[in-house]
Amino acid sequence: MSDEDEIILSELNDEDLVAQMFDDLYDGMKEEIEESVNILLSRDWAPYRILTEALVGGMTIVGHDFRDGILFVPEVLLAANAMKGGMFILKPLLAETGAPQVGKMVIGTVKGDIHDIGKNLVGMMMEGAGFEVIDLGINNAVESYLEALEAESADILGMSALLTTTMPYMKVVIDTLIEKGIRDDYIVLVGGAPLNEEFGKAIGADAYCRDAAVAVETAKTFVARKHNQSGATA
Ligand code: B1M
Repeated sequence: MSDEDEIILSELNDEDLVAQMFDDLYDGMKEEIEESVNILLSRDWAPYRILTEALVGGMTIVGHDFRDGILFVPEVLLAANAMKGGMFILKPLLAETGAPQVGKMVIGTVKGDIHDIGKNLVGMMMEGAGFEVIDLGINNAVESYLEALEAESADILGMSALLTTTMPYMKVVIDTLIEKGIRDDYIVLVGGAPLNEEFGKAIGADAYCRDAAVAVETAKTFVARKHNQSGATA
């Protein structure tokens, strides 16, 4: 592209800028995504709106083209990296709501699975809603979840899986909690694109969360219920 053709992001109106962000995410242009996020923030866009409308919106297109064989793993990795650049800027802002800590969540992607964008988003949104989040990263074996739950005295266990081959591992974790007699000590929430409510019920989770916003609302409801119960029995 010649200098003459160069797009000046700050000169685009909001609609064109978001459309450009979709293209930049698609092309894995991390610096451009970071610049655009900062421009939208300077135009008083709420961090959550930037996250959902621009970043998640753009990543959805990437997902469709990955599914359809138009994009391949290296390109998707670049797109994911660009998205992370934007999320890195938004993370502290989403957490800045000043909400008091309402509970503690241990979250991680299950064994065999390296997808972490959705899990990171859930973690960010939970922090934004006042939860303390212990992020175990990707590829977690049952031991890793158990150790963290105990060490952190967490209220909630969150598990993420993006592959139909890894989602059954969630049941392994829940069954282990049952075997150890500690299942009812934790609120177990699960999520990830291939899951659904029926699956969540079948494996014995407390709830399946369709997206990060639902995860926050569900966590709040369950924690409030837990506090009410312990208040009633105290
Ligand atoms: Co992967 N991949 N991938 N991939 N990848 C999918 C999941 C896939 C659906 C693509 C497709 O074919 N259409 C497909 C799975 C098919 C299946 O299982 N039936 C797939 C495949 C096949 C693979 C590989 C096997 C490809 C290969 O190597 N041949 C491989 C597997 C590697 C492994 O894990 N062992 C692989 C690799 C990769 C990359 C490394 C290239 C990259 C991951 C980069 C990263 O995460 N750091 C990648 C990506 C980016 C995707 C897609 C395109 C996008 C996923 C994403 O980030 N979405 C994805 C296609 C798709 O989902 N459309 C795909 C955006 C994110 C915000 O949404 O993660 O759904 P999501 O999270 C949402 C909700 O689900 C929910 O809230 C989030 C926010 O709203 N949620 C939770 C998620 N976790 C939660 C936990 C909770 C609550 C809610 O706990 C309380």
